[in-house]
Amino acid sequence: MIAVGAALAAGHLVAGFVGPPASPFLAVGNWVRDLSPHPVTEWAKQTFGTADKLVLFLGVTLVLLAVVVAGALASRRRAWPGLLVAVGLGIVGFVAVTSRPDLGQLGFLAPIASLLAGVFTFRLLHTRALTTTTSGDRRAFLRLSGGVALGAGLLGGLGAVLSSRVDVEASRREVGRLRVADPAPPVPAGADFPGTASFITANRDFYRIDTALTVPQVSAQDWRLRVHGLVERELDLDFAALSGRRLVERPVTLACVSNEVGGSLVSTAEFIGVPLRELLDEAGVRPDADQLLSTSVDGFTAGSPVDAVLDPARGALLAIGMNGEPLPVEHGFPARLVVPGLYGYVSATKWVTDLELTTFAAKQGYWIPRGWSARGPVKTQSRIDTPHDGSATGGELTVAGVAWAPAVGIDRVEVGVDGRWRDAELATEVSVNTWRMWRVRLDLAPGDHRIAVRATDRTGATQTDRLAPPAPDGATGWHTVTVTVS
Ligand SMILES: Nc1nc2c(c(=O)[nH]1)N[C@H]1C(S)=C(S)[C@@H](COP(=O)(O)O)O[C@H]1N2
Ligand SMILES: [Mo]
Repeated sequence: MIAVGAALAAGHLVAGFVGPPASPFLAVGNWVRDLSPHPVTEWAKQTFGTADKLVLFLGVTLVLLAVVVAGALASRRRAWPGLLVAVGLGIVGFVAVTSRPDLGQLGFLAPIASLLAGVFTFRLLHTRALTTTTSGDRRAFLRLSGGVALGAGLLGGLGAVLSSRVDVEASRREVGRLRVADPAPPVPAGADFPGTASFITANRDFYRIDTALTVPQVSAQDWRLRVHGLVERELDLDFAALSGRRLVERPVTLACVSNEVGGSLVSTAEFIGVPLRELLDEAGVRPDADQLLSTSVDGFTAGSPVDAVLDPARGALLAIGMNGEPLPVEHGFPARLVVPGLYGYVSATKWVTDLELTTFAAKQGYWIPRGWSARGPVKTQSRIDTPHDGSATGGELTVAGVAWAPAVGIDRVEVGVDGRWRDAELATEVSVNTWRMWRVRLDLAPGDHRIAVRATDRTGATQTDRLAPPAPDGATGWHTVTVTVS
């Protein structure tokens, strides 16, 4: 166990110099995440929510411990089983690290340091343990082991400090204020109601979903974007070229396909960026391209329909700003995609570095082989924000919430009380690409009441009451709460 600790520490230390993605422990975590069969992934997301990453690390640690303890028990007399475990784990780490897309040129050094440290430490401690006969020997052995363990802890900690030194916050501050040529009009006062989510979600409250076990740290300086594939001419942009273009600001509601009915994985921000359409027109999209495959620095991919991306009414963005600031690091700094009307998993690539024009027949985004639908238009949905499910209230109350059908628009919201439906008042529409707030005043008799909501979008389609889970293409059903009137 001490040998494996030393191995992990050595790898983490070297990764501190050659780049955080080179850390073997992190890379193995990423690997397990990507190779997990999709029922396992879904179970983990369902059960642990956004704590799934912590659970993943605990799981990897437990498996590691089991392997190490088995190797150690088999090595009581002979060294080779333990050496085999040390070398085997070293190779696993090496393969996991070198298969990462965001590895620096010297990244392979970290797993090699791990392998060497693991084998050397094991050899050293094992030889000493076998030659231990007197109690003095035993004390010396314990001192040596303790020293190695302590040293490993210190070096691993130093590696963590060095890794966190990559300070993209400084890069964000340097980007500073973005000069927007075409700002969004101010949000009208009547866009939200008391008791609903606020129309614009503050950056710190904006939901966050991604596969990143550690947030990718890409400075504006190092960022580049390649546009290639089925295009007339390839483009290669750096951040200065991007931020120097004509920037526009658009309010957009982003939704996650994993959002349950009534859930909170939906938010709205004013995104600042370059219209994707302008960029792709410059590259010249060939007519046979039907998919835009976007890739992030850490290898996540999303495939969006080219029609949606080029649709002027949606105004998809290569975004660099959010609510007046450069993108927060967790939301994709320095650049991400935002395509109104598509779930994030097929459109909203954060830390984006590559745009490939291709076909749905040729390539699949990250979540598609894991059981999610290749096309992910956002389903028309609505949510009750007040009152909360299970609350006690007076007979006179306001029911209020949000409805969304981004890229389409909301035309009607109805509230059903114990099965009888009435129209809700709609808030001012800011854009078809954003959510719309609603409210209704009720006067209810004492007792329990079930309150449901359903929205009708601009195509005339009303939400179905049929309950469907998020997989494979988004949840359906009416959000319903029960209240007790006293
Ligand atoms: N690089 C990267 N981008 C990503 C993802 C990811 O895992 N990695 N997840 C996508 C998903 S599933 C969603 S719903 C949105 C969420 O964006 P947000 O975290 O800014 O709300 O990001 C998308 N972009
Ligand atoms: Mo998502």
